[in-house]
Amino acid sequence: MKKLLTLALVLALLASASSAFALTIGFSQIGQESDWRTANTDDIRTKIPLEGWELIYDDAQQKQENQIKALRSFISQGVDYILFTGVVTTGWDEVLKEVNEAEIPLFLLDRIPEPSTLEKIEYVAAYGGDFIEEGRRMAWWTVNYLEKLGRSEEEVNVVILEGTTGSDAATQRTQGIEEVLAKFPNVKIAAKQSGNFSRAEAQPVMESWLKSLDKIDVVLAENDDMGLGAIDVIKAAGKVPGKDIIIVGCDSPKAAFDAIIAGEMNATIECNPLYADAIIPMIKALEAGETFSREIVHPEEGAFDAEGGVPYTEDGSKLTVKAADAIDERKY
Ligand code: GZL
Repeated sequence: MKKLLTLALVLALLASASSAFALTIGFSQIGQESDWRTANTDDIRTKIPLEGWELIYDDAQQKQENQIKALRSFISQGVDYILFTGVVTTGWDEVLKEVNEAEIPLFLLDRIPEPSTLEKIEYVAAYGGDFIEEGRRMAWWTVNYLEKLGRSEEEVNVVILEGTTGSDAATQRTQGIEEVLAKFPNVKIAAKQSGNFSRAEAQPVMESWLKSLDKIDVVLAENDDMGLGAIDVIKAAGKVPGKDIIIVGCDSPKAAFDAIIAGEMNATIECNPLYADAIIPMIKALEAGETFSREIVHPEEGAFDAEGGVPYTEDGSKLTVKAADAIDERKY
């Protein structure tokens, strides 16, 4: 009898504790593979609790099976909202239908499931970068910089350090890069391989290319962490990154600004990870019974290099900002 009373007391305390929060939000995050991911996580984990909401955070360590487990756990806990960034674009139909059946409003953040999944599920909003455009911008900056160096007629070899295989961020950045470089027959893609958005995993890929390829003029790294990994290896091979080999990254964390100012990286295309200021008003709107378009919203983004003034869009309307002039106001 005493045990039953104790159990009842514990359950009552748990019930009262969970109701202490106006809302409970489950956040299924990919992992900690890059500075971008860390900034994205920290922004949400810092700002959501400031609203008096409970955030249940899960780090999947870049494993899809862990994300599926986390989503099912959020369902069993009866959270009020789910924030979800899928590590890859496929394999989500069943679990996201379970989220829908549990009638938990679903936010798709950053990485978006493939269109055939989107047709089958309900979601309240999608928010993240335009990865194809980010890839285009990497390539437009590169061809414009080569022209600035007087190398626009030269046979140039490019290697692409791709992100996580099967992720839209990688697939679509590669799509954008290849779409633009196809317009420049003298710029050849000599190799492309995944570095899984990780500095450490990019290093052996770059090492193998330095041994196997006769001429590498440009490294296009689909995130700056992999660009920094390439720089580590290029220096170890006795070459000068930023000069012997041009390094272009994506994301624009502070580490990229430091590398550009040091002359080791040449440019970074911005991909803003700070989502909380966009997500919180959406949750408040939904709580107030408002509705809005669920289609993906892209944050406005720029590009940075050592000197500024280099065009990075097809129409030449957007010019890079000098990294040294911008680093002090960076928030991540
Ligand atoms: C982009 C995001 C990518 C970053 C990487 O929105 O999905 O994943 O570019 C991160 O740094 O790993």
